[in-house]
Amino acid sequence: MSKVNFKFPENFLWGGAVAANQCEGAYLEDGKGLSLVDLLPAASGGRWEALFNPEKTLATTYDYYPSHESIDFYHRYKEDIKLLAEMGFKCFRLSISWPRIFPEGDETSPNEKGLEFYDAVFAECHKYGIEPVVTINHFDTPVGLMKKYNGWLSRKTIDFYLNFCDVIFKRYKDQVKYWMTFNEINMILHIPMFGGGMDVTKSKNPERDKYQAIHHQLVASAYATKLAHEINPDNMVGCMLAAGSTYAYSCNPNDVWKAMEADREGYFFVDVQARGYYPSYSARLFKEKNIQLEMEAEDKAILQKHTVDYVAFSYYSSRLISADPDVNRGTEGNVFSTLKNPYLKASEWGWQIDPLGLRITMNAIYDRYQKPLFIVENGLGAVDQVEADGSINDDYRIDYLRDHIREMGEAMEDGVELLGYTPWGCIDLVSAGTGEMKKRYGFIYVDRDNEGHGTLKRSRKKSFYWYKKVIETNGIELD
Ligand code: P53
Repeated sequence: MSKVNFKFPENFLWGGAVAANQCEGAYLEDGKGLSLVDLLPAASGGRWEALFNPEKTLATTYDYYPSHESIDFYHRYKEDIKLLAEMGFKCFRLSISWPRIFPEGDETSPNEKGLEFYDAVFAECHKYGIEPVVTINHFDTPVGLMKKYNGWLSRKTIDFYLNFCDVIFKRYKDQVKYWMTFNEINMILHIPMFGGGMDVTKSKNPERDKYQAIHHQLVASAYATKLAHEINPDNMVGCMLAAGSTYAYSCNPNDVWKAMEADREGYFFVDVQARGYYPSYSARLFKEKNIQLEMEAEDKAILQKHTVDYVAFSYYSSRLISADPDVNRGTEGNVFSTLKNPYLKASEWGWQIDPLGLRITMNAIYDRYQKPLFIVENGLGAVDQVEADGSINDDYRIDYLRDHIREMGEAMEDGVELLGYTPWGCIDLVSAGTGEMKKRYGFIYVDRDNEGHGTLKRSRKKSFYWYKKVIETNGIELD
């Protein structure tokens, strides 16, 4: 039996994570409006191209939309939460679909049916003593806001978002304590349609427009934090970063500097959300990109005053970068461009597996902010094989998670404060990046394929029993 040399705290939040747009389905049911994700085809239908051409995407009818039915969590949440409870989940990270509550995004009053759905979901969680951890905006900006306002480029979107926050903070005051304002807030720099519900293809200065939208999100996040604390002083509000430290390709200082710049690109957001002000390096960044942000008089004070309570992040992999364009060639076009690290193995989708990188990332973030961390995504997307007897032996997934949990324990031993751990896609769901079903992360298998065939039946993988044991022993038994 192998142990981490550290005991997890008694109240450690073991759990798992999903997002509304990737699991709920029921895309137009009970008054829900369209989310931008509902416009996206699967990888084979041109998802990547669709993400970078919002105007064309809006005008195109695709053959198949994976989000429309997804894994039908909307109708099967009771069965699903029961299975999570069977694993002993202490918490469950999920998101509230914005267009389920405000179908177009800019209405003044909410869709009651949408609110009732989450009443029921949270009640089901509490029935089993599972603490909901809620992402307010997980890639699912209403299409109405995209069309009418170009999403977060418009300052008006702050008000629509805050109206949404006000409604859900009040409604779920006694059900939800842990909130996150935006999923992977730095994603907007890489996929502006996902992160910002915006189209920058016609921008004169796309960088300016992205940072203007980012400013709006940061201000919205600070106001939301203020509101959450006013409505319930016990609320814990976090930011959420797509993390993963960047390594220098060589000890050439040019490479080291490049790696520092790459990490700052993401830290930029948390610098504002956790420290309360734009970082010192932002002035030069804006000057070089010819960016003059439009701000309102009170913005700086709001950012300063309403910082987050914890720093949440996703971690799948570390990244590797070089200053030499020849070395970097071929890595452009990926969400986070990374070189191949010769010391690491990679998943079937090329995501490099680096458990120690998690410890490095945790220490780097904690050193910088000294706020509690929350690992809200981590995991291995892999193809699973269902055996003739129905079993699914996902030892590769167990290995991945075990190695990461071990390093998580090491980081805590290093002094990092960690609230919890919610591996991504605890129940198989649609991949955000590719729209595939076969890129699975779950402990629970869902019978559905890339084309939408399958019974949607749920079954327990080998990792299900393994993770149950991990939680039961509070991280002591990892084998
Ligand atoms: P998938 C990359 C691309 C898209 C979303 O990703 C991503 C990332 C990785 O940082 O972010 C998160 O499904 C995201 C989830 C997503 C998960 O990574 O492409 O918050 O919505 O499903 C995994 O394998």
